[in-house]
Amino acid sequence: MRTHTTTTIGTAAIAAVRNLGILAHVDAGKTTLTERILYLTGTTHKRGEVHNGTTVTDFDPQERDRGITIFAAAVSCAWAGHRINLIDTPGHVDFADEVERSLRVLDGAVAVFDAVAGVEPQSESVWRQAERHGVPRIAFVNKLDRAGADLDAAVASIRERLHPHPLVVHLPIGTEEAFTGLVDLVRLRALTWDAEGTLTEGPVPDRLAAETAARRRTLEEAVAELDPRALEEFCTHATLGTDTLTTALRDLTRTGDAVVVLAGSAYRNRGVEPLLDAALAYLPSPLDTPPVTAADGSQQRLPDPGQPVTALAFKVTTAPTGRLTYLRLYAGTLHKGATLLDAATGRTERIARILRVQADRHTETDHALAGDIVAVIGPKHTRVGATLCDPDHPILLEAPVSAEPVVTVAVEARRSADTDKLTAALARLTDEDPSLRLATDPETGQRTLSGLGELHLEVAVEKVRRDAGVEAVVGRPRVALREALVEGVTGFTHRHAKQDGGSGQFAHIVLDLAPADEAFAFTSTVTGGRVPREYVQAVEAGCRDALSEGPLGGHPVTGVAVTLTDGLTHPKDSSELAFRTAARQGLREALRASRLHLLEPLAQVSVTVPEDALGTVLGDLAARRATVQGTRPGPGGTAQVDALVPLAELFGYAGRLRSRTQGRGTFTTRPAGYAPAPAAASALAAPTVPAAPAAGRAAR
Ligand SMILES: Nc1nc2c(ncn2[C@@H]2O[C@H](COP(=O)(O)OP(=O)(O)OP(=O)(O)O)[C@@H](O)[C@H]2O)c(=O)[nH]1
Ligand SMILES: [Mg+2]
Repeated sequence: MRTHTTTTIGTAAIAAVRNLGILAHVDAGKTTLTERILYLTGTTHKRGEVHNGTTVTDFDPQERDRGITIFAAAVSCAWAGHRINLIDTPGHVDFADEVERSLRVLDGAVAVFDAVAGVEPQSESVWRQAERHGVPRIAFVNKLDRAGADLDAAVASIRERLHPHPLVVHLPIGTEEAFTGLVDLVRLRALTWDAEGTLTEGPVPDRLAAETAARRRTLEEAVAELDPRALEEFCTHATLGTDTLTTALRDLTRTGDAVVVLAGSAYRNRGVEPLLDAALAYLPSPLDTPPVTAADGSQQRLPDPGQPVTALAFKVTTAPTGRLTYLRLYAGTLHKGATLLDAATGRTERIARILRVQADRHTETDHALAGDIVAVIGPKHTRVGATLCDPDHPILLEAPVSAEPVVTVAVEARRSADTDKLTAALARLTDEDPSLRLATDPETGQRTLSGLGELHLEVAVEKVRRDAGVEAVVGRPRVALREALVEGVTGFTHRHAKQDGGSGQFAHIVLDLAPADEAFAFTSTVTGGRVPREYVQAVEAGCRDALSEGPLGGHPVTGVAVTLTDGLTHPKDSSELAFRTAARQGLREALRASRLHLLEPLAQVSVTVPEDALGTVLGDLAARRATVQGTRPGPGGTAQVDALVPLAELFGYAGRLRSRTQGRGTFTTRPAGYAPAPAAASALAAPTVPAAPAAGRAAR
């Protein structure tokens, strides 16, 4: 029964793994929290700080210079007999794709909130992102040491904006400067930290006994209302035991019926140990998450070390030392030296080394079990989103969907001799970050780089300069426009006939075009086999080809329903190619005969300004074609303005806001879909960005 024993050991090891993400709005303290976790778990021996560029996870020179996280960083550490694979994600919206890819491979997440600001716009976005991925979360209200910190207000904003059932398990001891500890409402113990951040545990002090009892009561009542077993105990004993409470909190976290809320101050080293304990107690292990399923639904793999190796590459980095591919292993045991199949491309890749990334050093291991996150060296061509699997048991997992780029710049090498080097370096970047697209403007022949925002592109170009030593000249940013069908045509006939010796080409099609809610819909109503099925498929493919460049300005076309109503074939000269060509040319012409309008990307903008600058800021927003949705009081005598603004009007807004508010205003944006552009916007039209093969999540 050797296999049985191995499997049991394997299962215990997998149960002790937590794949955790740290998610939040920019500046909430994710990187600082990660740093403290690495310190506490003995992974590093110094506490790095974001402000002096000494943290482990913000290791890229640009992250250190800018003081923000750009690239999700995965690190491994150990706590209380468990292995925690931790992903510190960026908060800035331009890097939301990094968060999206991380969420694909995480089993749980810690959502961090600023105790002064509460739920900020990007915390809401990443919260919803995690919800879409079914990733259970616990909340950490950070920065309780800050002036104006208010746990209750932050919890109220969580209740109002994110989840109706926040369950607060901490009572802060002291606030702001005097914040020194927490009462653990589950274990009814007081945790205090000294100036060095050393934890002492003791009984709840008398002066806090009454409030502790009241808050514990509130917690018990809230849990009893949500959990049937807890309710039973509560009804019988009029109270809940610690074990029942802990189990209920775990179950409610995993089903998403409630959110456990913890508190602390990462910067002051307070509240990090209980957060780690809570992550182990409440968030799921790989064994608790559903089996992974093939993209086509045909097969499933369990987190079992005995199953065929199944892994998803969620991150690729090219460092001077080589190419590092981060894998989430869903099934099987990965051994050093193994050969894996890249299921989408059919290439095989050799796993030369398996690494656990632990801060600034990597430790090598000769195997890794299902459920783990590791980095591997060896794969040469694996792109982000690829499935690597046992060649004898192929499976293709669904790749993470990338956001569609909304901003484009023209890029060229400062010295023309560097042109090829620049192209190669940019192409490498798009391998690492699929939300970046490299293209050639069909009209000007210029290279263009498209991405999710100005900062995203700026960072990419700067990375190329630093890593590849190529200076690039960057054009003015332009928004990626689209063309939407407003009024179609019916009975549009197109014949593609070519006779130039040898076999000819013949296809005849009749199309109806109508506006659609989705990007593209295709149906055929051809009867009597007048167009055979494989030619109908070729027509659909040809139509997709035609949508990459619209008649207004060569932008991608969206919102088109095409119906193939009739057609003719030639006994000798018809082919799939002929029908595909006919459809491409035919739909292009049909679109020229239809009515379309230009769509421009919008951004949901949230501006926080001092009250006295509100008038100026509103005036400036109006000049930027903004639709102001509302103004409300923000924290500390500020006002918050929510508005929908055309993205094209936001270029350079950061600088303008700074100068109009003497540096006191801040703003955040997130994509908010597309809307008809005024006629003049066509003059600003960006060169086309060819649509990605798999049109991803719409920017909404
Ligand atoms: N007062 C106080 N400041 C904190 C705390 N945690 C983090 N900070 C500060 O807040 C700033 C932002 O912290 P980061 O850890 O970089 O925040 P982040 O969430 O990683 O930010 P992005 O990665 O850019 O989204 C830094 O100046 C930190 O020193 C805290 O508990 N209290
Ligand atoms: Mg960070």
